Amino acid sequence: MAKEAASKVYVPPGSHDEMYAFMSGGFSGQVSVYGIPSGRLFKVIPVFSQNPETGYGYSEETKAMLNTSYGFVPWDDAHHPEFSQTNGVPDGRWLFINGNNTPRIARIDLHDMETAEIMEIPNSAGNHGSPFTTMNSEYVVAATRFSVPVPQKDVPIASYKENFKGALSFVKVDPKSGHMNVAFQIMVPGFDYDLAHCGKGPSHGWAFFTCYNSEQAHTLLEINASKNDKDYIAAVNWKLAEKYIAEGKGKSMPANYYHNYVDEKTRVAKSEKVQSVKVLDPKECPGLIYYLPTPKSPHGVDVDPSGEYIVGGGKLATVLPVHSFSKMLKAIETNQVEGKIEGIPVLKYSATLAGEVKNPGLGPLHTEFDGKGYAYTSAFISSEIVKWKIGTWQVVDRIPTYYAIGHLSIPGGDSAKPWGKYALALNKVAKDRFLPTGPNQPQSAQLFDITGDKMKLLLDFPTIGEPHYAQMIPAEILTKHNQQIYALESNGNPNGIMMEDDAKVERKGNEVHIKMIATRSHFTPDCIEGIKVGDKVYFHVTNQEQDWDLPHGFAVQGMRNSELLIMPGETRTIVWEPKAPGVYPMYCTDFCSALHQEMQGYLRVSAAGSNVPIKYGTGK
Ligand code: K7E
Ligand code: CUA
Repeated sequence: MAKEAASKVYVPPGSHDEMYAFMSGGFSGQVSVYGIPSGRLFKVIPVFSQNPETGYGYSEETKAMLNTSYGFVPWDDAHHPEFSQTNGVPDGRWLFINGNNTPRIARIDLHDMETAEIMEIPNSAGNHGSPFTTMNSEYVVAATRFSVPVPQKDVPIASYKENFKGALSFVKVDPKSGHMNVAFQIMVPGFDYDLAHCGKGPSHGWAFFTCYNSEQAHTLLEINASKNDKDYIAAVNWKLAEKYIAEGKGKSMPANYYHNYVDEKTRVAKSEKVQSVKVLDPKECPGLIYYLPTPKSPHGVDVDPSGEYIVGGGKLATVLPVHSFSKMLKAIETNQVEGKIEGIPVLKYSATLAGEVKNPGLGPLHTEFDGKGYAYTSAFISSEIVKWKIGTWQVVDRIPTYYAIGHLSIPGGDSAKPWGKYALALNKVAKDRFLPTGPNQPQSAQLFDITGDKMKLLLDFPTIGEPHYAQMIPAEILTKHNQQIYALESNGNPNGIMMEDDAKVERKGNEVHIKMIATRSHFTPDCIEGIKVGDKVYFHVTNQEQDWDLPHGFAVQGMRNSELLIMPGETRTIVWEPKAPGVYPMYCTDFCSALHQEMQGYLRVSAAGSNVPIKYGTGK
């Protein structure tokens, strides 16, 4: 057994993994990149959190990525990585991920696996049901987990029912550049909108959102939001929304949110403030949105590869309800409505239901698909993956997970064409699975072989942060586009230089700007005098290398932000404010050559009023 499993995850030294897994870091705010089936960690991509390892969020080129309407927010809680898609198939261009706490969506460019853009979502609180994509990434969606006063205002919390609203946002993605903008929002009753998935095939043009707390409780939700037998899946016809917007039904509402992106030419991040958002009111937009009753406090909502079936993960439900898209359309056509909530028709449960999976485990959360007619649902409380057949709704297999599984992931498992083969369980609790590491144990991932009738456990491995969700993709889709260097000749950074002859040190008032080259194995300039206490010293360091995998690092003694890790052909800037006269070393932090230790220099700092002139040495 162990031997068989070992042979399936063993990637011999020097060989490559078959797939990539991109896992959210949860409260680490980052994305981590693993190889599958080995479970080897390759990279942490900084997204919502500063990363002193590379200088992300510290360097002048990246700081703007973390600007928000609340100020500079260097952390978030990232839950759902989601690949861009073409015709419903992950295309390897971008990876989107949500920031839950300060509502944001980030876009990672998969060519260099760096964060390229972060869009704040207005009128939202807890951007949890996000950023799930439509079939051609026309949109990524964002649902507010917490309803809040819209627009924000000072009201008693007990006025929840009258004052609190939810927003479902549709963020347009430019098909060429990937640039995002909030196209429109739909104002919805003040429930907790939890998760989302977009339709595909026949249901392309629709998006589905779960909600709990249809009770509209504002305190002790544990009890007060668990009263109703059923909450809802909101089905939104976004193609119709586009029509309403085109007809001018969208009201422009004042807002204040940030759009941060890396400028393509300079590779310097900039922030733009956006000051309005288009809002649709369901009362004025018939046919825009329907509620599908769904037992009970549903969490996940997942659409099968055909686009016909919509699975609700009712975390307190005893069955797993599966809605039928075609039945839903028929129910709309024949007006199978049991009521209306703030203008939104509630369809009859029996009219949209395709079937119920009996005995789906306790606390069913999320479902993924293998493309062979089977669905796999994670059950948090009973800690298992339950495999069932689409159409018969029969459970055909189940396997324990260790412990407390949240999401699971199958390569392409939420797309129109799953690659199948593996299921990855993302478990909340590792408990005794690994060597103890003090009070805090890592979260754990478990890899299963799903090629046979019976699921087989292959591998346990620890993860970074809390990987709520992951996306997996065959490696060759990404490797063929992997970017190895940034071309020096297209370095558009205004402070970048191509040659050592262009290196210089300039004083502008109390700012000192140092344009510096890093190359094996020296800095130019490497000795600088004339810096004074009270100065702001900008190190603009260009890595002149044009070879793959040859970063240089840069750090100064006592610097109070972070190092820089500069990729080949790239310019990064860090600011140093020396506090006391003296001579301070700087050095390269990345062991880049046999003479890496020689890659160093000195900075002379004189007293505030001194008249030591700017002078720099290049060793020549
Ligand atoms: Cu279930 Cu944030 Cu998708 Cu965690 S979420 S598990
Ligand atoms: Cu450059 Cu070490």
